[in-house]
Amino acid sequence: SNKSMTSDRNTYVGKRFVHVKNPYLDSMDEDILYHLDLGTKTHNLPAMFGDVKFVCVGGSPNRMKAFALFMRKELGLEESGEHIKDICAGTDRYCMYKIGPVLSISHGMGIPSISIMLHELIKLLHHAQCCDITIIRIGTSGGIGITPGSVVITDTAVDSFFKPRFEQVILDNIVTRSTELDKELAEELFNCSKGIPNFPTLIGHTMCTYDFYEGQGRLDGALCSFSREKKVDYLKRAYKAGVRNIEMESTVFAAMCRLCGLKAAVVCVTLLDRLECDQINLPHDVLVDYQQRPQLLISNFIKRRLGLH
Ligand code: R2B
Ligand code: URA
Repeated sequence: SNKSMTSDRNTYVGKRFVHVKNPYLDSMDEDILYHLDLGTKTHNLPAMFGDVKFVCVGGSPNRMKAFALFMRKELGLEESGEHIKDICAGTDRYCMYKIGPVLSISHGMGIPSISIMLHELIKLLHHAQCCDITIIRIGTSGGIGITPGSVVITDTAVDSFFKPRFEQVILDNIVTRSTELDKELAEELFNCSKGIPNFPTLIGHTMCTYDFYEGQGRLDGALCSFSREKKVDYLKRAYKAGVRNIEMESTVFAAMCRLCGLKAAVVCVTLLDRLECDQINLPHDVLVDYQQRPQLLISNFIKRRLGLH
């Protein structure tokens, strides 16, 4: 890889390009990123995305639009004619906004949805020849034994058995991939959180499940075949294993970003304490405030990285 001087760290490091690990890609004459409504022949991807350094992903299209508008204000790009339009407007699967070096993209709910988006996003970053990318998932989650509204920065994503792995079914095999995240990045984000008043933040394991109800030990789904005691016992064992929150995308996100050489982090606010309840009954304004917390942390982080702080 290219050798270059990074001004902020004052050390020689190679530029980190995005690795795609697929021998067939190079021989394709055109690559259509179907769910993003973009393609290598229809769009000049290096011109559109070559300067991207920060990629922020989150489940809800509206929240990722709100994040884009917030970043535009925070980066002082409101007056510069930098307007906000959905780059993926030709599809209603995902939305995407670009604000200077920041890309904001929605991924929907659950592992299959984020996985499809990540395949196409990672190829997009590769085709655009992006380098030194930091990618962060900002989301919501259920806390375990912590005050609702707390922000959890994930050190390791674990599965329902509290193991740091993601099992991908490929043909009729199960391929196990590591879900470790970038520890330095997690620390850097944690340090940023200390600069924000009234901002409870911690680093811990995040459990990723395939379902919101039975898969997270809820007693309030359409189906439930276990007792309250079994639920509480499971969540307490999760807590003992280091799990502080539960969501539905972190393992595949960690695994794919790791394999493709992207520095990745997961930052989720907790909406409830699962040891206390299952239903999310926060007043609308409190919910809005909580959902803004990961956005606020990431905007502070990006501004610091860009030297705007
Ligand atoms: C967190 O919130 C969503 C479920 O409500 C899911 O996408 C997740 O990971
Ligand atoms: N998202 C989840 O996946 N679980 C919760 O309990 C809350 C938000």
